[in-house]
Amino acid sequence: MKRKINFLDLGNQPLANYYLKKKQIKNKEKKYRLVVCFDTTTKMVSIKKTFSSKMMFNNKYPYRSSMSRTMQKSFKYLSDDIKRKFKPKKILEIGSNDGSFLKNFSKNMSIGIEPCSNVEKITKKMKFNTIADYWGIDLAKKILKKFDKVDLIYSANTISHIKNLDNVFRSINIVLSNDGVLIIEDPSLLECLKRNTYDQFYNEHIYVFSYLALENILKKYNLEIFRIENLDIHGGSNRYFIKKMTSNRKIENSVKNQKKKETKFGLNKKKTFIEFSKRVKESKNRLIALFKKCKKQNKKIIGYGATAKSTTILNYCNISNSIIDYFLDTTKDKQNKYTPGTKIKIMKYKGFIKKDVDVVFLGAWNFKKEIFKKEKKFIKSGGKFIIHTPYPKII
Ligand code: JHZ
Ligand code: SAH
Repeated sequence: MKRKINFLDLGNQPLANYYLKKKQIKNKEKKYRLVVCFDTTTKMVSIKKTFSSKMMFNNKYPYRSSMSRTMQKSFKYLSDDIKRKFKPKKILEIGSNDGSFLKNFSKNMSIGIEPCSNVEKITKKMKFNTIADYWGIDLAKKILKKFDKVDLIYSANTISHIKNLDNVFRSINIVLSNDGVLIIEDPSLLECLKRNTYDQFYNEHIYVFSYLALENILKKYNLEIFRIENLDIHGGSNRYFIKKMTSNRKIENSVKNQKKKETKFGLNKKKTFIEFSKRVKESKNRLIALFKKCKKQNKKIIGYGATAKSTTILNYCNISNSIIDYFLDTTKDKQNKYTPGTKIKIMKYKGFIKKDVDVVFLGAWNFKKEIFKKEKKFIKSGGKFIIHTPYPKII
């Protein structure tokens, strides 16, 4: 029997965060085939074609965690919880980006790892101890030598971006103290399948983790999950609290519950993924039909939040600059550039949606609550949003 099955083909795609400058839009873009697979033995879901970390995360990386209040609040809440429950003396963050999490801790107790030097510069300026490098064995040894062991490691939306998980967890074991806690937070495969958010698949998301798959890997490194929190962040994420097997922290019921939920849904079965891929095709057809309908009625359509996720949707559904006039985004490094593959101009968000706009495609659907609150005026005046999850609709 074949161990790995390809269950989803999302077509030819550019690198999700590779926004184009005006002078680049006439050039032929490099594309790759985005195929998603399920490993029937390890239960891991991953993308087939991967790129080196250097190609994806370098000194031109545009993403900034601080662009949403939702994330800032979530990081603050977690930091308070960590201080209360674990009282760490030294913490390490892998993928610290612009310091949205780290800034909740004192400078002398925290270390940040962020390979994109243009982003790492921000936390360095804030006088945080940050290192512009990729997480790995050599770096872990260096940290151990300079700072000794740490008792808490946090990594959000980063471990799923690193292909070599063996290297990741071996390096973590080098610096984590014996009773230390590792907290990993990443999009939940269960929620992805439930909400039909196929846009969680793009080149940076090498894996979309389930508890079932993660548990399989962690045990190889004598690590185990002792608590799981289900979050609404990024359309449904899991926060895994992990310990060394030798530590006697109690394994909480949330772990058993997650296992039950995932098994009941069928995250261990090939059939579940094949059914999901059928729903994705339906979702594509419905989304295209919605855009066509709006265009036929001469509606002015724009995008809101030029996300990595929306790169997958737009390229898969073939929605380009003849359908969406422009995108609004608060990220400086995305503004005045063009969306990868579909070449839609990204404009600076100036605090409101213009009056002549009829329909807004919500690229940042994961921040729907935050954005709807901000855009009350547009909604009151009859403005509509197109959203693709759980199924494409106009709201
Ligand atoms: P957001 C990135 O994904 C890439 P993306 C990465 N692979 C990952 O896993 C997650 O982040 C963590 C804008 N915005 O967070 C800001 C507004 O304009 O969904 C961002 O460009 N106005 C590392 O790109 C984008 O939307 C607003 O009011 O899918 C949101 O991007 C808000 C709230 C956001 O991540
Ligand atoms: N933790 C933040 C940022 C997520 S973006 C949040 O949840 O909002 C992912 C970050 O991981 C990027 O800033 C990227 O540069 C970083 N990253 C990617 N590969 C990495 C690696 N091998 N080691 C450490 N950080 C990495």
